[in-house]
Amino acid sequence: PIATRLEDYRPSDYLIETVALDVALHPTATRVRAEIRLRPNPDGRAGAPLVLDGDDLTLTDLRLDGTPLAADAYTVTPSTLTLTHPPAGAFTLTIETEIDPTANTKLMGLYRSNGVYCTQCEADGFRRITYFLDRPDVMAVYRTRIEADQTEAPVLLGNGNPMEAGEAGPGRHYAIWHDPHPKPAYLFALVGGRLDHVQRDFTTSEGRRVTLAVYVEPGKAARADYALEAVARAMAWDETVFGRAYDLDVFNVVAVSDFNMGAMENKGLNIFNDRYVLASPETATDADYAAIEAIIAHEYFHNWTGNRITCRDWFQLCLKEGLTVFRDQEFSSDMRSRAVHRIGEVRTLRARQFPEDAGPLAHPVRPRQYAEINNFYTATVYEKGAEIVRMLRTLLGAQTFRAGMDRYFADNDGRAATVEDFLAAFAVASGRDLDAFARWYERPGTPRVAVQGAYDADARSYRLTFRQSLPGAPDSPPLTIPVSLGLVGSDGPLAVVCDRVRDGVFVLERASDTLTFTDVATPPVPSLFRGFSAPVRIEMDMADADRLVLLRHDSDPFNRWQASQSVAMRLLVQGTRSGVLPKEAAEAFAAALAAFLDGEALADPAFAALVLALPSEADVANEIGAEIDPDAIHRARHDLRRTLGAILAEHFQHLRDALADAPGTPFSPDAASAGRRALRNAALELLAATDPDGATAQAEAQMAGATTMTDRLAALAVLAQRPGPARENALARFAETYRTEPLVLDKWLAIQATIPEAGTPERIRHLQAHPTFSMTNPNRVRALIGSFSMGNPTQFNRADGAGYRLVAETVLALDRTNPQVAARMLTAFGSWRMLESGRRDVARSTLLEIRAAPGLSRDVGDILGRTLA
Ligand code: B3K
Ligand code: ZN
Repeated sequence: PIATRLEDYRPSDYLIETVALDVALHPTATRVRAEIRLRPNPDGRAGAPLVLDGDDLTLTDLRLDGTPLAADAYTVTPSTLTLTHPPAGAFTLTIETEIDPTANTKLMGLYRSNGVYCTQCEADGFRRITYFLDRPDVMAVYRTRIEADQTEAPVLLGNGNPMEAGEAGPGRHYAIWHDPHPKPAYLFALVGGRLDHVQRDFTTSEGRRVTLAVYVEPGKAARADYALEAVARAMAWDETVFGRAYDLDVFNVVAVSDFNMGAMENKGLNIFNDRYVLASPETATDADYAAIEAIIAHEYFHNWTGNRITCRDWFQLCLKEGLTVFRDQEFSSDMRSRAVHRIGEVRTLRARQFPEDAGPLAHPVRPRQYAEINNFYTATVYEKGAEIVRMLRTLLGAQTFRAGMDRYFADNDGRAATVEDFLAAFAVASGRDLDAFARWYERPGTPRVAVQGAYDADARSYRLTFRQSLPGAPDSPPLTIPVSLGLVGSDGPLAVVCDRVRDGVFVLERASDTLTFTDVATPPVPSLFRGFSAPVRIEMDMADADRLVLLRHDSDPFNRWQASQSVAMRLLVQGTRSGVLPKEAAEAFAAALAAFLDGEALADPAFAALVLALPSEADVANEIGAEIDPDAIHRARHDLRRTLGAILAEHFQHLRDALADAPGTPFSPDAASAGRRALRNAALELLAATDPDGATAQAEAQMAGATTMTDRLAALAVLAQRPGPARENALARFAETYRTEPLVLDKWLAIQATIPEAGTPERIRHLQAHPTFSMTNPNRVRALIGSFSMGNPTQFNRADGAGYRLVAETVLALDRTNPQVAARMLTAFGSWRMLESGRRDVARSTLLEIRAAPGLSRDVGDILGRTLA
């Protein structure tokens, strides 16, 4: 496939000022008339042909300034419409196309989801609606008239503000929307369908009265309130924290059931995967509530970081995504517990981004080339992109960071900007040179920082030596790495005396560097990268006993959690390598956990639940990094859970009793209530490892009496881990109870897909025939196949290849209808090279079999090519 390269960027030869769209919705023959006002771009090549993008369009009429174009004045290919000699000045093209939204299984462009017309245009879906300059640096003002059958689509929504609505002939009606803010085509959206909604008012800090509304399938309005309130919280927060107010009279969110990703930030009309909108205590877990709040906020925050300031080209994707993830993380941290949220962010980063950065799909946060841009909506662009912004704030300090953001908004509003524009704003605001820092955007791979400490009792000093390196790139110039740090003694935090540490931060700028701390009375334990101040792997030999000092005494909650994780990780790695868990060390760990739980579990249950959550099997695999045997990891982790469960059984039982809700306690999705549920269920999960009978009984009782989906699902997950009638009964009852709730059944699919047993591939094949499953709904595919490939390492990586075959079959079947989701499923093979040789060979031959299939999409071909390279 032909690569698009950053270095080849040049401005468009033409610009589009205004677009007047007239869309007559019809299930299979929707007519689109686009009146586009164009003019030559002074920065482009004068007299160049006008090449519009198109995909899957039937051209029915084409006019230039109102006059039909002669057949020899233009050419049409499957992907272009070219005017060979466009006028030298401004001109208007009127293009009529016909499209079939029902046949649109790619879910890009205009499609139907459960009968609702909706659109998805990022990155390049607008060209599936009409011929256009479908690139983000072409920004235009849109007016959209939508016409539809009155009963089929009583609700008609577009970007911007509603202008006019009325009847349009027998049984038909129309609505006109106008968006005054120039925008790129990827932010275009329209919706038509039978939808219920909830709404409220919001008055912005600038005094604008805005109507906020959330549209959902008929009958589900009661489940939209949480999302609606989340919009209002996000709006208020962005005003306070970033000084950004909303800029239209309405803000609409629409939930649809068939959606390729989580949601989309279309101007004034965000379209969502319904799983990130619909919430009720009976159907949504605490994790669902948190995700809804975060994604609602994320899409809303894009209004400034993405829409008002958009990307010059798709290489700049992190400019809007990394920054907006950072903003939604900050929002969630303010709404919930900052420490708990930070731990969650880092767990995601390590689980998804680190492996990506260590495998064949590694790429810079700002890639330099792509064959298929939709394959670059990655953990690296999003999550590592957010970490870069976070580091910038750590380096500059909160105040200067805010000044830089203000500058960025002031200088780039209404523009299509670049990463350079972003950094320039901070360079100006801080007076600092950020050129070296900019390397973070260019270098793939997770940097390693090796640290050594040495205490000198006579001099009462402590030295820390840091060495940074980038795996596979020994000559790479050093990165700018902010290290938040402190020293801890056996009784608590120690004062830091070191002139190179400012406000608790040391900036590592050289390949190696040494800090000397003075006035250190006793050998300290260093607490490094507090709050995970840089997305690096830290290599430091530290005794478990010292780590447990951090768990006990560090003032930084992230590093307290990290200390317990590091001890657990060492036990798991050793257990995996040798086949036996180091007994004494495991017992010492259990004793430290006991003290921790006694001391403070009830004061901060959410944090305690995270301390109890051992590194996952995938985490251990990523830590070991080569010659992985997933079965050995599974055994080691099971052993550790059993050991902890056995030693701490009474603690766990005590926690479960102490955290039980008093009867009649009203439901609240807030972080504190969720934390209590999380710890209760973490305790049950560990009890199950040591007392399966007792845990089964408790889980059955919990399922029967649960008033929240969180508790019911946690119980089901425990039951699902143990073969036998209790499991099968619980699964059957659950399926019966929620037979009309596809989003709940997704959880049921996922639980079964992650059972670490030989029978699971067969079970999945049965589930593929279950009425709830559908290959055309991305949520179902992700729940069943995605959960299997990402969350069931022993069965996905089976030595006999049955796991790989199952996923390969899905990828091939899906590629015919929805290449984007097929390619996403294929990324599960991204870590195949770190497996032991037997599994590596099986994975490789499976990938080669996929590659041999005829007619692969560009999406799948691109992932395959890079995975095998
Ligand atoms: N910007 C969209 C993602 C679009 C993905 C296109 N393949 C959602 C988001 O990040 O907010
Ligand atoms: Zn985004």
